Amino acid sequence: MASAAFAVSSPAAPAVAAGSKAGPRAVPDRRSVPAHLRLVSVLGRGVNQGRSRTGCRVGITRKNFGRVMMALAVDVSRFEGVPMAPPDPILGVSEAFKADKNDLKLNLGVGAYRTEELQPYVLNVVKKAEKLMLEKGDNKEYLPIEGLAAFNKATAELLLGADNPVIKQGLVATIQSLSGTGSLRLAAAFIQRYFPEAKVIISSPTWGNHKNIFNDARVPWSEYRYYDPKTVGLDFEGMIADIEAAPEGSFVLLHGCAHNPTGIDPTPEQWEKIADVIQEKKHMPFFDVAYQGFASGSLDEDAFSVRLFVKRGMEVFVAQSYSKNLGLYSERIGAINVVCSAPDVADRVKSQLKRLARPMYSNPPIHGARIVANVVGDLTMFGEWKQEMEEMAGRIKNVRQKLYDSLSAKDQSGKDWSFILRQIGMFSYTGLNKAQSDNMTDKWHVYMTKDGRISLAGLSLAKCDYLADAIIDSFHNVN
Ligand code: PLA
Repeated sequence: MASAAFAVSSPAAPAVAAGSKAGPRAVPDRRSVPAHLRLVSVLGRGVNQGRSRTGCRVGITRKNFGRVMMALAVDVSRFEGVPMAPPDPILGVSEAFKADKNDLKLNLGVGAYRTEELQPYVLNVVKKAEKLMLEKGDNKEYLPIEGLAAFNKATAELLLGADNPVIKQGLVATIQSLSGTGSLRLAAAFIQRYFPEAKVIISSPTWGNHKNIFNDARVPWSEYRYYDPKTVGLDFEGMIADIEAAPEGSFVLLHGCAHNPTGIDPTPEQWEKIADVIQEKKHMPFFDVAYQGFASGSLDEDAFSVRLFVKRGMEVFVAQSYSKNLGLYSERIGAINVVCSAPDVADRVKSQLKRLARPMYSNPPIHGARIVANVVGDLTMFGEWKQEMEEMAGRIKNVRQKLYDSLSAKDQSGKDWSFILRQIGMFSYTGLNKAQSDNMTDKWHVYMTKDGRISLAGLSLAKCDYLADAIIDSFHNVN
């Protein structure tokens, strides 16, 4: 920041900044004072020369005990107009959890898998792949803008099935990007640039960050009905009616599996109907696949919805993430795939995605891409991964069952908690409102998002009874 230009009354205290009028009783030259610095006082015993709280030089010295004239400056930061942002509704929960000193505390906020001991988990197959990578001594050169070729091949095959004709025919434009979020953001930038009139419709509710992503990319969005609180299930008719009513050519954001936050997915028959109406209205399906393998434990089963649309010959966007299914949260590894109707279209779409990525982040990180490519590309490791994924999904299912059992046994009100068993994936959407969720945290030290979502991946069998007590108290005693 530029030096402030303040005059000091004593000749012993030189004015340090260019533009000031040195000499006795010199007054600051207002024109030389930056607009964000204001003179507020001219009386004091000494003067101070140094840096202010915000790092501005204020040009006044303490050593001077001569005449007592002082120019005291309050340096108003150039960032004065920047307000404090609220904590993130999901990742902010982890920050609050860390600050809580109570031993009973439980973090059911972010969807991150924990062991039964509630410790973070690095998959054995990931450790194995990393060991091999280290032994091989791969270099750290930049990747191409589109990412690691072996990863892009593996990820499209994992999503669509290795023998899917659209891969063989060169119809898929795949770009490695910064996990699910970065892939969604890149696709949003693409929509904004090439479909400026189009709008995205998203489920109500949805993962909170979807709205941020489209807002920041300046893509208009609105919601379609999805969750019915009365049945604690899917509002299928509402969903279909809203997709039908959206302007022709809208982008329809769909959760490929394990809908976040509700844990409620359409049935295969319902997916068919959703595809029908999207096709009729010439909408563009846009899948967010952040939990492949984590919903059912099977990679293929969890890709059912995407493959159904692709089989119908539809053009489709799909964002993928390896945060959950390979536990590579902080490696930021994922991809955006665009299935196109012809190879030259795919080439052009890919070229534009690269063009958008280059000024955003230039090229993606290599480490996670190599892990995925190695694991998927090696039959033994691929088998080991599927095994571990089944175990993770299985642990969550066990916890889900135990939580239901605890709630049913403890709650004497007759309330039906079976919706918990009907939900799938990492989360349970408890139906607790904001005040009740606050009570969970303030009284019971259970950290969760304020929409009533709990991450069962952060719960152990041992903690189910405690959680059930907290839920029952919050549900019945808080409005
Ligand atoms: N899409 C959905 C539906 C998600 O739930 C998440 C992560 C992502 C994309 C993005 O994940 P990625 O960028 O790490 O690949 N949702 C988490 C974490 C697990 C988060 O909010 O960032 C969640 O707790 O909802």
